[in-house]
Amino acid sequence: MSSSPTISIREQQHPLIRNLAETIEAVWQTHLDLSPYQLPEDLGYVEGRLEGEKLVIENRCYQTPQFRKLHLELAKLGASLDILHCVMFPNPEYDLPMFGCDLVGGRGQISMAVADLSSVRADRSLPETYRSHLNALPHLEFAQSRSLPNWGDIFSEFCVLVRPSSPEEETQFLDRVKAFLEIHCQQATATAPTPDRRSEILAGQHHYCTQQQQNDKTRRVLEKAFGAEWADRYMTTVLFDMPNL
Ligand code: BLA
Repeated sequence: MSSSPTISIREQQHPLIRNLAETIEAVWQTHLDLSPYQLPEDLGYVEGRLEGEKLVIENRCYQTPQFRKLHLELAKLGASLDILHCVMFPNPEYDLPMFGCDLVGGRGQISMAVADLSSVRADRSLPETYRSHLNALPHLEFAQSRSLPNWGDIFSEFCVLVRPSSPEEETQFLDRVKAFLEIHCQQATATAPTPDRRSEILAGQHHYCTQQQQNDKTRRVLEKAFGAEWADRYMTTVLFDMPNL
């Protein structure tokens, strides 16, 4: 099922996905002290087949003192589906929210773009410094907002969940994700660890992953290409693995 990539699928992705992938990595490189993160052996680069088309998944993973795992994934299903998925999992010694971003597109159009900084605190609040920086960002208008799925109680009031409907809206989304990442990396590196709050933070991260694992749209794509068992293993060990409680 897995083999090594000849050329990166990045060049073949929708331009917004390509630009966003480059932006994410550039902000990480600028603000964080990155080391490699080892994914389960066979899950770095994966190929499967779905309805006659090839599904290719390419993962990049890092870790830093503040983040136990930074995960950027690009996936492509033939000509019909382009996906970017990114999650920054904080080290549970730090009281930091989860950054998550997911873009799904096909045939030249992004159908869904979501990004958020999601609290893992018991009271669901974001740290005050995050709130003040996020509140200072300009208000955004998108012609087509999308409603939250039933598992979406994890997302904050700052969540952007839209179908971008023009190049201007695509740029607006990209700029907002860049702002989230810059705030997040700057705050994270300025935050001192709070080991006494570890169990509260772990429980919050656990809840975040449990909710995300209920995304049937992601699961269905993976199941159809790789089978139910593989999809479950991928969702629970690569996309939303949980630190031990
Ligand atoms: C939606 N995710 C989707 C959709 C697909 C995927 C096909 C439906 C798109 C649409 O309705 O237009 C598929 N996403 C994938 C696949 C992978 C992936 C196959 O990442 C990986 C291989 N999802 C995340 C993260 C967030 C997220 C980090 O992985 C948010 C921070 C959210 N995805 C998310 C949401 C939806 C979605 C909110 C819409 C769900 C709905 O409308 O029911």
